[in-house]
Amino acid sequence: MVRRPEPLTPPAERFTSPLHDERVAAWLGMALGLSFGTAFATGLFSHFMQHPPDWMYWPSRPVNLYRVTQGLHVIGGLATIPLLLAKLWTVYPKLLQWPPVRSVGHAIERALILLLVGASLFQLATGLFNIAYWYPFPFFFPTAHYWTAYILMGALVIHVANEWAKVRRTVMTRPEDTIGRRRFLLTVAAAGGAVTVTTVGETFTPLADLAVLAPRRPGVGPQALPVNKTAQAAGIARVGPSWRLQVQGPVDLTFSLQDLHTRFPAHTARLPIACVEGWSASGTWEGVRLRDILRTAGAPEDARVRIESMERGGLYRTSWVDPPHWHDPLTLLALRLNGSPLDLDHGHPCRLIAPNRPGVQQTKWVHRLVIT
Ligand SMILES: Nc1nc2c(c(=O)[nH]1)N[C@H]1C(S)=C(S)[C@@H](COP(=O)(O)O)O[C@H]1N2
Ligand SMILES: [Mo]
Repeated sequence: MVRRPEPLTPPAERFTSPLHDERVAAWLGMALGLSFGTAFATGLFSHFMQHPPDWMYWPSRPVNLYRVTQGLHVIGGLATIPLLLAKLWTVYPKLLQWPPVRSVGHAIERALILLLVGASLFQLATGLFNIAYWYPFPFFFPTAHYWTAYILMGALVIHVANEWAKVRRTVMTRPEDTIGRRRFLLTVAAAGGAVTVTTVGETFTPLADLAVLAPRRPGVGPQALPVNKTAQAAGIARVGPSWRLQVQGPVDLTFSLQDLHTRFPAHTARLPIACVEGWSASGTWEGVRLRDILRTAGAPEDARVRIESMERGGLYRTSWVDPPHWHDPLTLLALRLNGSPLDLDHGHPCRLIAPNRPGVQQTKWVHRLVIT
């Protein structure tokens, strides 16, 4: 008797684990929609704070607003990594479905999923590399991360529209067997929680001791504050008594360090450095109010001010300060930090510190203010 070969099982049907199912995929999908949505909103916030269109108005308060939104962006993004990996694991049998393409509509649907998965992985991977200060890619991170966000959001919105009815149906019906699924989802949630607990202390100071996976930690660094770019990396050497602050405006002025101490009232502000890379830490800054200097130089109330560093190159050698920020009494040219003169790495002899402002715009080693 001739044995007939077994009929080939379509690949997608060889996956029998209950975890490769709609219910797990639906819950993970909802969590991912929420976290990518949050990352998009907070990411846009950060982008437009750094590149404000002319009509945009940024308030200088609340003091910690940028700190919170950027913390949410980075820590939330990190916690999304285990979620996305779990979701991909849950649905990957679909990658092998047979036939791979059934119709034009099906082909488009699959291409869209490919785009969604690719963009998601790209955002999480480049974000992770960025906060680890590792740039193995040939493109400029902020530009690529920014534009990919729109691609991701577009693909996500279409995906949600396609899947919404199914997801609703799935989560509304009672499952027969829940133990395995529930355990899997709890494991994923625990992994996300573990990532959060070991990183959130880089911005939420009470948990700083637990932030073992964070590249920067509040309290760790010269004068108990982390440093982003050191003076050495920026090519800055300690300045002597010949240092002057130049102010270019309706009235041109020049101040020595001594002048700044004696000609203007000293003020103290408790403000954070809130880096775009997610870490943030508060310091007690002492110095002179930017508005006192600018008004002495005759700055009109609606002036914009360019803060220039002694740094020769580098993307962050200058920054702009708009009226809401320079009018704010907490905005200082800081000369001291946490009780002692500014460390060279923190911008000696003077640096800008303002409330609700991305760290990249808290210019260090300032030597010129240009009123425009
Ligand atoms: N001139 C200059 N200022 C700078 C930078 C820089 O590279 N050059 N880096 C900025 C960044 S990205 C951050 S987060 C803060 C960090 O300040 P700190 O090193 O004193 O903590 O400084 C900002 N000021
Ligand atoms: Mo930064």
